[in-house]
Amino acid sequence: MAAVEPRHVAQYAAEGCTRVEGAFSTLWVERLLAAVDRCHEALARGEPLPPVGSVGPRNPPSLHRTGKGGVQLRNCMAADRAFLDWMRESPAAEIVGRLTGAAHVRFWMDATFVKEGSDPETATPWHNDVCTFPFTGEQQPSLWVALTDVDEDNAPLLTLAGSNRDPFRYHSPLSRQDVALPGYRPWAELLARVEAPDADIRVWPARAGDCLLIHPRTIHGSRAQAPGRTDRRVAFTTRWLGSDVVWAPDALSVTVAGLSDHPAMQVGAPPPDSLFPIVWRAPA
Ligand SMILES: O=C(O)CCC(=O)C(=O)O
Repeated sequence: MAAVEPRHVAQYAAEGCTRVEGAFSTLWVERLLAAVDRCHEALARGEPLPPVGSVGPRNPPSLHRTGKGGVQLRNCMAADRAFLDWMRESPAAEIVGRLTGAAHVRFWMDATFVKEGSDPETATPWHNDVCTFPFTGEQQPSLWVALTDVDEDNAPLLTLAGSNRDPFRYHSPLSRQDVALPGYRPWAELLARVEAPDADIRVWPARAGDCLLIHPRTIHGSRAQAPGRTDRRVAFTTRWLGSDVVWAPDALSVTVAGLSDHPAMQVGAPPPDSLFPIVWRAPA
């Protein structure tokens, strides 16, 4: 049974983020960190990462540098048995289901954030995750797992409390700002909110094995490491789809080869089991 308590459910609903302490054992942390290192090293050498299992159509694994000492790995779930085992066998899906109230939960995608050094470019810019999601629904959170201890000087995650209740989403800092779509607001407005003197910014230190659940509309980012840190900070984030989620791509959504034009993906319908198997169901 995952370490979810009513206080976590209440905080997630009210503020759009909660921390579940000790959610993942030392064994899971070690296995995930070793998998991160294997994927990181292979991608840095320019090697492809062939799948060792299937999670349905997803973009291929990729490595993106974010400043000096910052690296993002994307879409590595199918490339390492440790990730797949964690996704299917650890308490991850249950934590997502119990915190969101979903009747069932499917895996969607993953990203890993590695930071070493205090280059400001390694900080994650403020954004909300739904800005590029091709789905709609309340139950598409991100489960952020600390794989190293993350204290206040070690690039902690930051959130704007209550932004999960916004009736709109914002443009991604990385997407086109010149496309005006209903339901989206400019990224500059998001920045103005977090920079306002009364912004209710929360700082989320975490121990290795703790996780944060972040609502898809919660505005969040991270600090860089404080000057002088010599250790590294690693977080493994997975995105999930609950039972209220339907396919709703638009011009600002991420496109996924083999998925975006798949005939089984019907606008307004839930993702099909054939492409997004159910990983966890709420007890009857
Ligand atoms: O860990 C980080 O630096 C950022 C994580 C994040 O923004 C995300 O998972 O959406």
